[in-house]
Amino acid sequence: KASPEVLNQLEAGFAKLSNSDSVSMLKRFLTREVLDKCKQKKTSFGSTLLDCIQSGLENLDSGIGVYAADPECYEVFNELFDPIIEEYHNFKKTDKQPTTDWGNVGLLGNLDPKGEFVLSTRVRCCRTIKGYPFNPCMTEENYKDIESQGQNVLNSLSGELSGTYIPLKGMSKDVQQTLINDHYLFKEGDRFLQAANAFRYWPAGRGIFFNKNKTFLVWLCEEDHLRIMTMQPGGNVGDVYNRLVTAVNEIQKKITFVTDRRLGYLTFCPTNLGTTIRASVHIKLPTLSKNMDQFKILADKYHLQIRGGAGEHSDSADGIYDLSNKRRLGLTEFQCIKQMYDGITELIKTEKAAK
Ligand code: ADP
Ligand code: CIR
Repeated sequence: KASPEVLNQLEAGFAKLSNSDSVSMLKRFLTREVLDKCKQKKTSFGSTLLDCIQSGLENLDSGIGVYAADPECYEVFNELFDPIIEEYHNFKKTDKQPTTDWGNVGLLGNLDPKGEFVLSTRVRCCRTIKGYPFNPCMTEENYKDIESQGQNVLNSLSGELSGTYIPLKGMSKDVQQTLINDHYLFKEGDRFLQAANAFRYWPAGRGIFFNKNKTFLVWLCEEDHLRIMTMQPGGNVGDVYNRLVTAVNEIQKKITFVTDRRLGYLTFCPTNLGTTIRASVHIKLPTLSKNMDQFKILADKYHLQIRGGAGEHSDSADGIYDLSNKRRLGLTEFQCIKQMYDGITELIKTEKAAK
């Protein structure tokens, strides 16, 4: 059972949230009833409701405000997680994630063959290694284990996927900043992850693997155990997706990842559940983005999420936007990619017509 100290903090946090003008999903879905149902509970890892919501309590400007402290939290605190998952992914309590289906990789081509709009394309997915919890519950030993397991598998890849692993520990600040600026490496010190207790023992276990051309990259122990991604300049979604499918299949031969019958691949943040796929383009749509309210409505229509040029919680610079599929759960891998592909195709058409 949760300790009196945790109960006090939950009550104080709930009061603070209720009196705030936060518009996070946490604020909207953590009702008194949900709080009372969840506040005493603990997972077998010892995680409480507080561990799941402290990021949203500290960062009132969160969009979501919750993280699963360990894989069991989705079930133990389902009264809070289910409505959030339902609203974000349009995935009901009775729905089930379809089995993995990468689809016909050959069906996708280049979104922008003349190179007028799309600067680059990236697809990423997240994986959790079986037998380990998420960040807040991980020991320093866990971080090191995952790093060495990941490193072994990645170093065994061949052909286009062969590359080098660089641990964050010992990486010079210059190299780190250049990799971040070039969109290859995760940023450091995200306050949402910080408050979620995701930075313990930093930089132990964290690092990046990439092939020679930096078209295939893997992050170890950032927000998730593994973030596997492929990217390249231009709009050739087919090539980028194809490479991701090959890479994930190769890695999956050697590591077992955590899946749930209902929620698919389990991740730290509920927005990433299911396929965990975020397929994005960096794109310039100067006419459409002149009116941000209209632009958002249009993006919504195609189930696309708008981020800034430096990723989550960043602003747009030089008129460059990051547009990606918003939903990742309740559809297949191929459907995720297709949502981005079809949506961007329509946006480019609309941009051309509006000029
Ligand atoms: P994630 O995509 O893993 O959820 P972020 O939104 O923080 O995390 O993005 C991580 C990095 O990937 C950022 O530097 C972001 O600019 C970069 N990125 C995302 N999409 C693209 C793209 N299509 N081309 C180039 N870089 C991209
Ligand atoms: C928020 O609620 O705004 C943050 N916790 C981020 C939510 C989604 N992004 C993510 O998983 N990186």
